[in-house]
Amino acid sequence: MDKWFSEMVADYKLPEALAEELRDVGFVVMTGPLIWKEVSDFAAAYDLAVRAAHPDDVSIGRTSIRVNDFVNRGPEFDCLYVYGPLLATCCSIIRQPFKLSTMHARTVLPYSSAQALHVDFREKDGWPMVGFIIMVDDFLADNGATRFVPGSHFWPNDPTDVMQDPTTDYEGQVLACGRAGSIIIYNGSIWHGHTANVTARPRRSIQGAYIRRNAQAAVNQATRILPDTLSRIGSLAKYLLDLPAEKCVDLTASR
Ligand SMILES: O=C(O)CCC(=O)C(=O)O
Repeated sequence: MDKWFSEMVADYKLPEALAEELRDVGFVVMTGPLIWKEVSDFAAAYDLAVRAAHPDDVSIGRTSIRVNDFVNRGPEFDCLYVYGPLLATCCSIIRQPFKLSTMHARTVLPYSSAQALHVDFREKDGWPMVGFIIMVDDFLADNGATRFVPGSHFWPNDPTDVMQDPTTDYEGQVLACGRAGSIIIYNGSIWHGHTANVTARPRRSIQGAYIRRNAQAAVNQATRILPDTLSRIGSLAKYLLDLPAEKCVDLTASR
């Protein structure tokens, strides 16, 4: 048995009510890893990191901008992917050793339309994925809060199988609203997507996903990791990034 996985199973527990909600509804909104007074500094660090990103790491979509690799964009972001309740959820949903697949920024643009409802991951054998969204701004009914269809992670079909236009509302969908600093943790098979942002302000967030350890990650952390990041993160973080020890040493030495 994997030592870190066994330790996380033993050390990290979600309160029973939240665990039930995640299992049955498919997502929860809860207090995140940032404390309230840190949120404005965090938002400033987010803006700086987004502005400094190399254009190759930036994807500009119709309704949002995505910036890759928030593992390597500064110490402010190090605490996000080692957050205990998030790891507890991974233990109970993935139920086997897991790793971070990606962690990126997503800014929903002002005056943008709703994203199509979609699932992040679904396979016949039920390959599980845990997604998370950290709110850099309050998520509100008018600024593009994420919508979820409760219970849809149990359904056999995707939104496009049953909806003519998946950008429209779906009966029973609920908005995951919350204050800046909150985290949404969700089962990657649940139907979800951001709603329309009818305000003049961007809706900023950091998002990521955990997958089985033996699956292919969206980002190969071993090839991207920077010496600065390596020098400040702990052993659990290195494990979650699936960094081979010898490669870490080589990379540190070569820069
Ligand atoms: O930003 C959001 O609220 C959801 C984004 C999302 O689901 C995605 O990009 O896959």
